[in-house]
Amino acid sequence: MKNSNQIFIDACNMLPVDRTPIWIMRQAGRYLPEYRKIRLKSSFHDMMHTPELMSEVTMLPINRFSLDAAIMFSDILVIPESLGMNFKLVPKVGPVFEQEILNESDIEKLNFQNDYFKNIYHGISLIRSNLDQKKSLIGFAGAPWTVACYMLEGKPSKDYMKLRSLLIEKPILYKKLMDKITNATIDYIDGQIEAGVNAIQIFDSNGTYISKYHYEKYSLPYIKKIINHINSKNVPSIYFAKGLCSEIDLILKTESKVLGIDWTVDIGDVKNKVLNRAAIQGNLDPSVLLCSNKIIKKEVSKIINSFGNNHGHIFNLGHGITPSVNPNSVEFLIDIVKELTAK
Ligand code: 1CP
Repeated sequence: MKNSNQIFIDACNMLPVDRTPIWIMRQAGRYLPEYRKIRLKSSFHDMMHTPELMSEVTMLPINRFSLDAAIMFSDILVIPESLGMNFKLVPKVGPVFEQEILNESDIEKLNFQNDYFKNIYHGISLIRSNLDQKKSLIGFAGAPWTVACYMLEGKPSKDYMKLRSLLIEKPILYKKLMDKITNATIDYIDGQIEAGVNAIQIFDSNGTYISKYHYEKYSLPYIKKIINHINSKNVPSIYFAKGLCSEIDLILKTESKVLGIDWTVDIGDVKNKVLNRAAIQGNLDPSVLLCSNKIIKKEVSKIINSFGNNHGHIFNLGHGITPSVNPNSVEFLIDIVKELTAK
């Protein structure tokens, strides 16, 4: 494989790079005053479904910082909406569905409409034309398990018991739901790739709520189907495996080209277990961005030293940036990663 003109894509493909590329999960979000200003005037759904607004918000962190990739402004919960389940963002709660899944007929009724995504696809083309060719555009979707957690509860939860009990008590119905989410996600990913994204990340943010035994049988097969589809399109796949990062052999079974890891594991240990079978993305503890620049530098150095002087690393946080972070700390982080990894 030869180098592309995008450092982020080269790192995903484990090609030699001049320095470690960096982007930040949730970089287009509430810690940015310019995001909050737009959000005062526009609803979250308008921001996702108006191509010009979607592009503007996606570009906010790119215009402010020297990041190597943009992530399209959207949400993992567009998949339930494309299946007929709508949500609202409720202050201090988060996304809340008009109606959660209560019974079998609610699952039967889910009916995928690809038309739902048309403005998102327009938005992607617009972002791609506004973005420097050397910077990558990341598309994304949620892992079916993570998305289904919200569909059963109807809102964020501390334990996602409803989906956990559904899979134990009614595995056939559970499979019906997971198949519908998986097929919708594959169609959605095809649309994103056609519209111009350069890589796709699958967020399994609720991966931590499933037992290892259940993961292999009830979550992995659906993730693997999606990842295999992305791989067949020659677009780098990134699997963010929150809560599963000490089970490297398990998450390697997804066949993802890049493994996104949370902050609870040592990146050097992960690298030694992965043995060049995937590139690695991560994994600064997001709370470090609330500390002084001196601490940020120390913690970034630990990650870079632990990874060693090798390619196949994409610097990121171990989960999304939080709303209380000062944007100046983000600027410092990006500069220090570049300085410490430059060859
Ligand atoms: O203005 C606001 O109040 C909206 C807050 C917000 C934002 C900025 C939500 C609601 N979603 C988003 C955008 C978003 N969501 C992006 C944008 C691109 C970027 O990264 O900059 C992405 C990638 C997501 C993905 C997402 N949505 C995830 C996976 C990532 C993660 O952080 O774990 C999850 C779990 C969601 C659900 C969701 N949507 C919004 C919130 C507050 C949540 C979390 C709910 C919970 O607490 O479980």
